[in-house]
Formats: sequence, C-alpha cells, structure tokens
Amino acid sequence: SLFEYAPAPESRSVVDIAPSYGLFIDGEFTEAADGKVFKTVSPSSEEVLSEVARAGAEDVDRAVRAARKAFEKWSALPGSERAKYLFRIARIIQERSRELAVLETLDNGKPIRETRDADLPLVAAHFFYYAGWADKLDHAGFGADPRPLGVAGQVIPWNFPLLMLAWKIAPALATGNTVVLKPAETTPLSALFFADICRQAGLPKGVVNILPGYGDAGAALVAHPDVNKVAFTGSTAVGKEIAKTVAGTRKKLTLELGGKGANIVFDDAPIDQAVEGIVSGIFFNQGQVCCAGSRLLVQESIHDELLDSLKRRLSTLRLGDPLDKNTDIGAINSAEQLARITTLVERGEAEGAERWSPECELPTSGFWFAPTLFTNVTQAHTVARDEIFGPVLSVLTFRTPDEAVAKANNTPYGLSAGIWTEKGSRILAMASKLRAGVVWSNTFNKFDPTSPFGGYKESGFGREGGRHGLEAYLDV
Ligand code: TXE
Repeated sequence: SLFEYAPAPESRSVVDIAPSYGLFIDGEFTEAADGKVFKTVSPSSEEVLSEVARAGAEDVDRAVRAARKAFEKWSALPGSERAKYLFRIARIIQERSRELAVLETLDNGKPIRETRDADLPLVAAHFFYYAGWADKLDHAGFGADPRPLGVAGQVIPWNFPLLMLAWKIAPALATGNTVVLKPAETTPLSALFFADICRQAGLPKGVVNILPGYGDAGAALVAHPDVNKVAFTGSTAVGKEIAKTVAGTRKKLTLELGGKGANIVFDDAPIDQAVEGIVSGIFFNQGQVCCAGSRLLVQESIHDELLDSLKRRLSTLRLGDPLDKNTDIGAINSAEQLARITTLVERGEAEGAERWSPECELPTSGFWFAPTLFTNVTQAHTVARDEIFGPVLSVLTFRTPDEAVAKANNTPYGLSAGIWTEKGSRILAMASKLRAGVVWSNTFNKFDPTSPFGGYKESGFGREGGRHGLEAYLDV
C-alpha cells in the first residue's frame, strides 16, 4: 500500500551526512547571524555526526519574515496546487525512506526496525493524508471559505523527530499556512534533510523554514509578534511557559505534552497478546513516548501469572546497536535524558518499590538503560506518578473495573490508556470514563493519520491528525 512502502535499510552507508549544516531560511541553507554552531551526536556511540548552525533571535526574525512573505502567495494558491506539492513531498519521503530511517536511527538512537517500519511509513502517510485535504477544505464541515492563520511557529521534541515534523508541517501547509519549525537540539538532522526534500519538491521559498537550535530559539519563535499560530510538543513545564507567553497575544495555541498512560489488563485477556502490547506500550522507542503505557494495571487474580510471562518476554529483548535490524531496544536519546531516568528510578527504589531487570549487558559507550519493571508499587510512589520517559514500567493491581478506572485517572496527565479484555461491553463502558485522549483496546501504540491525537488535563490541548488536525490551522 501507499502507506507501507519501506525497503529494508540496515547500513550506515545509505546516508551521506555532511560535516556541517546551516539553518534553512527562505529556501537557502545559511549560517546563524552570530555564527554559533552546535554538535549533534549519535546517542548509541557518542560519535559526532555533524556540526549544525544554532539559531538565535535574529535568525528567528529572519525566518518569520521569510514565512510571512511566502504566505501571500502560498495562501492564495488553489488547494489543488498545494496538494501537488504535498503529494510530491510524500513521494520523495517514500523514495528516500531508507536513507531517512538510517539517519533518524543514527541521530535519535532508536532501533532501525522502528524507524523503518513505524516512523517513516507514518511520516509519508501524514503527507499523503493532508495532501488529500488541501482541495477539500470547503467540505470539511468548517463552513464556507475557511482561512489559514498565517505563519505557524512550531517547536518539536526529539523522540519522533521526523514524525512530529510531519504532524505539524503537513496540516499547516495543506491549509495554506507557512511554517517556521524548530527541531530539538539533540535531533536536528532529519528536519534538515526534510528541508532538502522541500527544495527537491520545488516548494516555493519561505513556505517552510527550519531553525535548529535550543530552547532560547524556541522561546523567541513562540514570542515573535508576527507568528499567528504556535504548535508545541514537549515537556509539560515548557508547555506551561509557552502558554504564558501566548496568553497575552492573539496567537492560536496547541500543546501536546507529557503523559502517564495506564495499560489495564483484565483476567479474561489473552495473556500472550497482552504481554506483547505491554512490551510495545512501554519499550517502543525506549519508553520515550508521550503516550507510553508506563503504568501497568493488572487484575489481582492474574498478577503473578502475567508478571511471570512478562519477565520471560523481557528476557528475550535484544538491546544494542540500533542499526542492527534484530535490535529491540536502542539507546536513550541523550545524557540528560538518561540522567533523568536514572534519578527517577533511584527514587523508586528508595521509596520501596521493587526493581527488576532482565540480564543484559549495556554497551560501554553511548546512553543506555536496561528495560526495568517496578512491582509492589502504590499510587503514592513517584514511579507511579511522574513521567519517566524511559524503559521503565510500574506495575499496580486492581480488583474491579471501577477501581481500574479510578486508578488510571489518578494522574495529572490524560493522554493514553489501554484496555485488555475479551468483553466488548466493558471496553465501551470503561473507555467513556477514562480521561485520556486516546484509548486503545487489545492493542497499544497504534497510530494513523486519520485519527486525532492529543491530551486531556496536563497532557495539553488541541488535536493533531485527522480532520480535527486541520482546525488548529484555520480561522472559520
Ligand atoms: O523537553 P523540552 P526535554 C518530557 C519527558 C522528558 C521531559 C524533558 O518527560 O523527560 O519532557 O525533555 C524546546 N520555549 N517530554 O527537556 O525542554 C526544546 O528545544 C520554547 C515529553 O527534551 O520540553 C525542544 O525543541 N521551546 C514530550 C522542545 O522544546 C523550548 C517530548 C522540547 O524540549 C523552550 C519531549 C522554551 N522555553 C519531552 N525550552 C512529549 N510530549 O512527547 C525548550 N524548548
């Protein structure tokens, strides 16, 4: 199918990483105004991959001006013309998916199996999907003549660098907005390759601008007076700062923040299937996923049996070289993230939760953390409350569906939940009570561009994906 095209990548040689990259402003790669640069390293080896220009406030201003100028013509194009560019971008992504998957794995540390089979197909799918909307906006149920907002300032994290870019850029362009996007400081490369794809697709200059840099560049972008729409994915703390900045303006804002998802397993669930779902729920991308199923709520009667199966399964996971296509668990994205995970896990132990990991040897260079389980966890434990954003699962128990719902909802977050049971009526009844933007049943971490994604409570607001994802970029 169109969405599933992904030839097998495995070799580093399929990607040609230049020793240095500039900012991408107004269709050109350029140095930062103050000449600053930073290094991006491979988290699995700590090898420096490239040196990248570091955007500052002056560059943000330059990029926003370019985007503003491009907006005049871009927003005036018929939707069918914008669609052609988006389809072209989607096809180039497919054609270059092998190279992009290897690049993403090198810069992020996640297993090639994930970038090849999940990230890249979904990235292309988002561009195809929103390309399809570009000439149908009048029929989207928003009323006649929906209008683009103008310049979108977008700040994204490092856990799905190219996919978060696609979630943000595809709907923005389909609706006639122009974009200034800041990738995360630890994963700038795939966004820069995307800039090259925009050139390859002949996208008019200034429609997409990419500004690698740190939080200061993100803050300057969010605060820029000529930005009309802010879209952010990242930590709840930074999301709150951004909300404050935007509060005094007329900018539209969507925030996709942290989570502490509950994966709820009933005694009638098919155990083997549930174990696979639990593993993918928390160990996919080393648990660095906002909608990770980081709390396992297991019905008391099957606690021991499920834990035995889970431990056996964890013992078979292969941790190591992310470019090896047999690898299940790759590297943690950065030394900072590894330190955050370590601190929270140590706190879990100090508070009395029981820690378990399978036997596994960690590589000596790079940033690694073994898959970890915590049992004897209560709701008061830090590991049951704080987002760890690592390969760490906290196991709690329940007896009744009501207790499961109460425990699942007992978090400031509200992004994801999973229900494992054979009983359809129970799934429907519980799903309506779970305060989470996505509820999966008998599966986990399934994504599709047609489905809106986003949070309740401290997980943010606004939806990305599906028809809802267009709303964030339109005045109607
Ligand atoms: O996030 P930050 P970090 C959570 C997760 C993780 C924690 C910290 O729990 O352990 O956040 O990760 C840019 N104004 N999530 O420190 O700082 C920054 O440059 C504007 C959940 O990496 O929020 C990067 O591009 N932008 C999450 C982006 O924000 C600012 C994904 C995210 O970085 C800024 C990532 C500022 N003041 C982390 N400060 C999810 N929802 O999936 C930083 N940035």
